Amino acid sequence: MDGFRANDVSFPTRAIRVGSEPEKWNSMAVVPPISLSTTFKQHAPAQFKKYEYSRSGNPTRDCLEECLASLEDAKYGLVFASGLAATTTIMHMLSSGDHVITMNDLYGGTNRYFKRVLIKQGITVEFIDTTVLDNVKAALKPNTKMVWCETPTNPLLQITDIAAVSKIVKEYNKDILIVVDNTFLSPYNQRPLPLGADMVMHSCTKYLNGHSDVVMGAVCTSHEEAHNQLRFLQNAIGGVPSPFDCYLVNRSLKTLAVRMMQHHKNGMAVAKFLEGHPAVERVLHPGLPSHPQHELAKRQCFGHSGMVTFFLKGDDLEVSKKFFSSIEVFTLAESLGGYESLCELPSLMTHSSVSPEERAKLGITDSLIRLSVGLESIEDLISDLDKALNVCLAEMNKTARNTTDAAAAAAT
Ligand code: P1T
Repeated sequence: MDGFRANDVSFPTRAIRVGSEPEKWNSMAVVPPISLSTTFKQHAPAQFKKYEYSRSGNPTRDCLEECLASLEDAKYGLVFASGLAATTTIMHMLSSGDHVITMNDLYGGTNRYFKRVLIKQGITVEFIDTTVLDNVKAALKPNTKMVWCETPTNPLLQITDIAAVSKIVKEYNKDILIVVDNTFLSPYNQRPLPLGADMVMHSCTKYLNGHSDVVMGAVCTSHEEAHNQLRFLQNAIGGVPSPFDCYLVNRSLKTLAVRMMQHHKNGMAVAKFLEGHPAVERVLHPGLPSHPQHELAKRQCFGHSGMVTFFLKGDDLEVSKKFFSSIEVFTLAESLGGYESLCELPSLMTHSSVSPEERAKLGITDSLIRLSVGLESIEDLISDLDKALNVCLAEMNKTARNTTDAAAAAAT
């Protein structure tokens, strides 16, 4: 697909079959039942068949965890009440005095958690640009315990070379855990574990669920020790999702492959269209040859999702607001990865918790717009964007004319 690596042909079959075996249930149900019971009968004190209490284990949750593990080429999958609950649980594997390396471009909520919560537990987090491998080498310290990469990043879609980072980190100290937040691509488009990562984290709220009606997180790993710790922490901290939500996400995984193929197609078409529009300064999409890590993306990923970020010309919040008030098929809302197209302004919305200085350094300006391209017809999406961008263009021309008139008036 568009020069990306060829995907594993068994992916859609695994998404449909693994964890949903009818033989698991006395009823031989083809669709896994929703097991709502919070507690399970025991034969004798502390002697139970498989389940004891629903926080520690639940049959519907197991179906989802097994399926997710298979899709990430992992031995184990664990789900949590949100993406941030998954992140928090992973971070409870660390102790005071530990050092974590992460990226400077991250989802605003992860950035806020690292900077304002984790720090209070005596854990130092160093924010670097992991797209430059020498930065990773330079940041490693004797007390480094974890490297956290979000790739592609939210919202700038920067790509980190997972295999190269894993090699550098493991050569320095094989015990340092490498975590990849794979939310923006889903396992359909990127599988970090075979590339050398130890854990994959997801906000299942996004592509994995894909219908914008569940908040959930996940971690997949083949690392025995990490899995044992996480399984303990999942129960000990208790940030678990409801069986109903597990049912919904498991159902959504059955269509993940077809959804991701269409997100890729629609996202690519939108990115190409935006690149040719006179109101647009620059488009960020790993599938475009203009993307700084285009070659790496083609090597590392099986395709891209529906995430497209672009800068309007000028840096004028009023012009950006015109875009949002003119667009109709795209809905102005946070989040991403659903069947419906969404648009948002990271500087005032998803990344408002990032300090203005950091935003300026990263280039998250008031003219940076993030799109989550959904599954509507591509003709409708492009004509909607064209209409909104033409309104922006008229506004830009009006501002330019007013500036010229003011300069002329001042000169006379
Ligand atoms: O919202 P939650 O399920 O807790 O997931 C947090 C999260 C983690 N990682 C990435 C890359 C994310 O994008 C998110 C959530 N992001 C949004 C809500 C957003 O609009 O960007």
